[in-house]
Amino acid sequence: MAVTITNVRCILTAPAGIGLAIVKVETSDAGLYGLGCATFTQRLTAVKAAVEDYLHPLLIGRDVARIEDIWQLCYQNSYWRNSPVLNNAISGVDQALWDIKGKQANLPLYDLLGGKSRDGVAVYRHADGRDPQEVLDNVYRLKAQGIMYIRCQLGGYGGPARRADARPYDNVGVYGGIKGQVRSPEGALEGEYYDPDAYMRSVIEMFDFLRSKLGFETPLLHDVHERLPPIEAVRFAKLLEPYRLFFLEDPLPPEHIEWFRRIRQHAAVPLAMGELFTHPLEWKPLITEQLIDFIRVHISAIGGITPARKLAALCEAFGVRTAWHGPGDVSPVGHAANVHLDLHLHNFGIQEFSGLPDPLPEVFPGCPELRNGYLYVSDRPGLGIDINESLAAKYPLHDEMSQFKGGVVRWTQSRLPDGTLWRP
Ligand code: GCO
Ligand code: MG
Repeated sequence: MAVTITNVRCILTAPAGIGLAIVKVETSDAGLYGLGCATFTQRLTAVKAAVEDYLHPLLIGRDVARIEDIWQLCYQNSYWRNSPVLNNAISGVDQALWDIKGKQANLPLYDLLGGKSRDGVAVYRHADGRDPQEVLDNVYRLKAQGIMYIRCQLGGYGGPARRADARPYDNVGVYGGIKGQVRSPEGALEGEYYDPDAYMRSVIEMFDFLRSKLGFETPLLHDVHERLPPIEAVRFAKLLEPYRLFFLEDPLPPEHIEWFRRIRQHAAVPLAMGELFTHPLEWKPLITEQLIDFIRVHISAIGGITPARKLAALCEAFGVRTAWHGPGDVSPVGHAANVHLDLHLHNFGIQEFSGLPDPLPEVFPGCPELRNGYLYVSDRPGLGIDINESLAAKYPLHDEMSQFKGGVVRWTQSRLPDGTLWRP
């Protein structure tokens, strides 16, 4: 007698101040349920609607065993497909079905997928700072915690917003760069202003400083976050060659992926791309032409574990390694899915990890654990993680939270000095 789906619902919660979406799939086998990450933090209520208004009625009564068929059904049921909202909704269901299958088989997901290729998952963590010395201080802090790979950035994402009342020549923070003079025209609109050239110059100076202090045995990374015009990304990659980065992340936006051919022609910097990808046509040329070295998709944004396994296999055939997206806006359930895949996949590269601060481990019992630079998951069946729903309900999304309802997303309103919007 098949175990069938009896309920599909999306839980929104923000225990650490970042909105998360978790799908719970309940079944006809009393007490058997699965959890999946559906976190698209900038559009959470849209994901919840996609899950509960469309996938719930589509899936009630279906056999939980048929993960592939259910994934394909959800993917094509909307006719138009490959959007981040719909893919995140599908991911929530897909990860939950893998969680259920592991529970039924009494196996942790990594075993269900074919067993371990390694016993711990090496991570990189973020060393940010307002100046190179502060970045260096944070590098040493992370190294003291046993972190082996370190991403170095100057400034926050977009830096402090340029308020309407700001004077035209106010110094403003830049994503990845130090405060630079931004000369804006009169009446320039509010936004996260930054100067691409100041950003580039400051990052070169930062790595020059870091390498002079650290030497070359610490693998360092950097995230461009799509903030440069294509030709500048080519120039920037070449300028960074002497600093031997482990990888340079997101040098281009998805809209300009053809420029990766030119970066490859001019620079030997290992390249990582993918957190913004939602469509197979975005990653296929980069992998089959070996234009990148690490694929960095946000697993819930491509539809979950089922497509991630297929993507990893394609990458293995072309010598591309995985580096799944692992920021604060992936739920602990999503981080667990990342780590199970990381433990299993032969072509694992590195895992981004933003940490799981309190009260996340309390709301999500069974969170992955970071010890001396490596991540570990529990050996409990499935994803090995749970959600305490009554606790989760104590951390609702709220209007003051950026990226939700009244809290319009600010950091993505990045603007060039003359006020032109530039995609983050
Ligand atoms: C990273 C990413 C994130 C994204 C964020 C978007 O490398 O971790 O760039 O910081 O900006 O996940 O919501
Ligand atoms: Mg990034």
